[in-house]
Amino acid sequence: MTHISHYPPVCNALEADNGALRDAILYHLQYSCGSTKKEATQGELARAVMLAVRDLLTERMLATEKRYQQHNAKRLYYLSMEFHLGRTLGNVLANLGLTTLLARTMEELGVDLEEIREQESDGALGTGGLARLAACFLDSLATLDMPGFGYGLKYQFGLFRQELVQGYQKELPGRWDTEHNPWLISRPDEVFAIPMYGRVEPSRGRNNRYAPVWQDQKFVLGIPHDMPIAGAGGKTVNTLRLFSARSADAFDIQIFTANDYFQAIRHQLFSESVSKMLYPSDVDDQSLEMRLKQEYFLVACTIQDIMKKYLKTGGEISNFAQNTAIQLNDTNPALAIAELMRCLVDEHQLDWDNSWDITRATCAYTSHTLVPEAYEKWPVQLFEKVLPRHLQIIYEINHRFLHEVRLRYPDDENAPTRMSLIEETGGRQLNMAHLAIIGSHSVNGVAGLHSQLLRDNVFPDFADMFPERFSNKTNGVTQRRWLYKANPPLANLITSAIGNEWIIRAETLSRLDEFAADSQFQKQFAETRNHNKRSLADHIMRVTGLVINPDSLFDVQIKRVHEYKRQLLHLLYIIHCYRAIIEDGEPPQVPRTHIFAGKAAPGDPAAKLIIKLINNIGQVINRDTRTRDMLKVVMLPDFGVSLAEKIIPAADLSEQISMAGTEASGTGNMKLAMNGALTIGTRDGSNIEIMEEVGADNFFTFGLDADTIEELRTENSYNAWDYYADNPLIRRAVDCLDSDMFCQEEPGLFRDIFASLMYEGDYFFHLADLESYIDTQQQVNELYTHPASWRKKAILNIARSGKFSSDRTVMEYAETIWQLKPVV
Ligand code: 26V
Repeated sequence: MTHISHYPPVCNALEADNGALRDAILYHLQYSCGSTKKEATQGELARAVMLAVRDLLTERMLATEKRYQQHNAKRLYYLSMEFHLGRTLGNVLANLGLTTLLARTMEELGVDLEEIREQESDGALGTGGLARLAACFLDSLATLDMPGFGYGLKYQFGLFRQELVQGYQKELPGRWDTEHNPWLISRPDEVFAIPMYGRVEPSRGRNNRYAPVWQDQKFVLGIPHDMPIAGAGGKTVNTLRLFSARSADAFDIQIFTANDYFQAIRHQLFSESVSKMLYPSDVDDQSLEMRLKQEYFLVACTIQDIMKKYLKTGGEISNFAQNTAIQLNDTNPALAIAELMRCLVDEHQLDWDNSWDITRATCAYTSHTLVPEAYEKWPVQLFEKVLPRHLQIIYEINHRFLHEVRLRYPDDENAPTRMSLIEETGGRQLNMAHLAIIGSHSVNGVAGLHSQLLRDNVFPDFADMFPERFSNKTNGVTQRRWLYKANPPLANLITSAIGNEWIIRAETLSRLDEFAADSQFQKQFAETRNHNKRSLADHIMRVTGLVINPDSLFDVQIKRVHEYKRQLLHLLYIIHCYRAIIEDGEPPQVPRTHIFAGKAAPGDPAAKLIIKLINNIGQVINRDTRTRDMLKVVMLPDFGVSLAEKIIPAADLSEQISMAGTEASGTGNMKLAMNGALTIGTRDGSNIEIMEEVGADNFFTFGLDADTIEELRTENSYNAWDYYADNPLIRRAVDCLDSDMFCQEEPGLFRDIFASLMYEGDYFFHLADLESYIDTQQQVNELYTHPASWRKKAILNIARSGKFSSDRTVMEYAETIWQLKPVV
């Protein structure tokens, strides 16, 4: 048995030496995993390493909390139904500066750290950009020493894993083990009881005040699990608190002894299902009730927790908002507004007006979309069944609000109908965005154009009534994960040129500007790219068996697959190139590898068919000897944070080609630019700001802008057939979808796509933008044949991407919405 010198296991984080770290790992291998160095599996070793590293964090987490308490600091609670964390180990090591030390320690133990890191599965408790943004914000909050805490759900099943079977997406259960996750500290003693269902009895309380009683509820218990979130340097370690659901009955021996054991178990399963799984964004009708319960479960646990913490500091309820900020990550947690009102009015017996002032001063709302179906609405009937008291509260909020609306717009008799929380058309529904706006002091979009469209098109009435509430906070990403950790060769090169300040101050990347044309620097830059491209080529070979040319232009489109993101536009371009080679004998100027990755929502047949189309096109083209090294198409399965970390450092070209006016911001565009990819993009979301920052010369833009598309829509004057008739190249590409060129084995498979373009109005304007896209891709080829010019632009992209650090975004929220200060 190895002698273990330290008990308890280590460690004063930054003074950790390899002896101490090694002992901690061996300690956990023995006592937490019940194994030995000799017998341990890779999985056990990984677990022991993570537990040893967690010990370092726990110490700092406790110290951080103490510091916040001593300063009686204002706290921010970031409420989100989704957090897409990715792997944690590598990120923690990077932030604590322990990567080298641990690698050395592992070497001594005869273990490869890389292999250990590959053992960890991605924490994918999210479906898309909103979830990853939340994870970047947590990293930035901790780095900026700000008391900001994530609150979410500990789903047993996070986002599905994607396999590609015969080119079709197949969904499998995700791998993140929430039961035995080494990063989570469970706190079963801090349980919260959450009421649902039941009915409300009118009643009178103190001073004959109307005080309805919510009774006959069913209770679900919420157990908190804390994940330490380390900022850069490790001074501040905040927490992400995730709740899991437990049955209240399991704790009630009475029921188990009351002769109805099976009934009790059934109820237990029913309650625990609340945190069972993450729902995909397009939740179906049958799952609606469960999704509502989940959203309520999150906000109810959170509000109870916040209140408990606040009261423990000895604060007066009336000062609650001075000490507390709640950010609602889209409308999913907007019920927090009704729940906070219920808590203040029913439980703390505050009067309505005071409660409302406190609630509004506390809550702020971020919208993350322009897709109309994505705006949440709850059928009133369902809502009343699950949350009868909250419905009453919402009615009261609405009643008072519409009174204000009538006073404010006496001549606009439709204003109350347009602005009501309750929509009467198409079955009565609660409009959650309206609740979020009315109950918040701040409403923001996530890029300049998005925020403007929210004001002008989505919520014009509210923007008119409360102009001071609306603002923009352009998204950002953490350069620590997406550049420092994901791309070590480039990160080292940058640091060797300008020092390492950029890791915590991304704006200093601008110092690279002067290196952009430096031939020595360019040479080294090219070496990092070659290295990364070869690694990705190896990975593609391992996963798909496909050999790709690492010297070809890597053209990358990685994101959720959805019609509005227009993977189809990219495919039409590929088809165009293919036919130009095989029919016109026109080889492209530069060889290209088109790399796709992304998941489709399980209930989105159109997106799923696009995935199949990507794969089928790949199959035909990759097999065709006529296109040889000139053209390849790859789709990598199971897109997520870890795969993105492999692809992004190797990308030459970043495809950001959504129809203008549909992508709220995009954040992949920022990650790619920060790593030196050039963007081909529409004037949509934060592409516009990226182009402003890096300069129009260093960005390929094309396509109609949002205003023009809106105009064509309103006038009903866009006709895909015009473009089809006028341009034989467009016709030739589009016709392939009507033929069986890419579906010999399943004839007619892609005809629905053809029909959506040609017979159903091409809702996302593919044909309108195709010609300009093809022309712009030609400019891309042109530039790629001049490596020095390409590299210069790529380096300028990195140098000018500082604005897109989530540190900047979080500072803007902190200053103008949260009034949150660093506590050092
Ligand atoms: C939801 C749904 C649900 C129904 C089907 C289609 C659909 C499409 C989009 C969504 C939006 C989900 C919320 C989300 O993740 N939004 C993303 O947030 C990112 C961070 O702000 C932003 O960069 C992306 O542009 C935005 O799509």
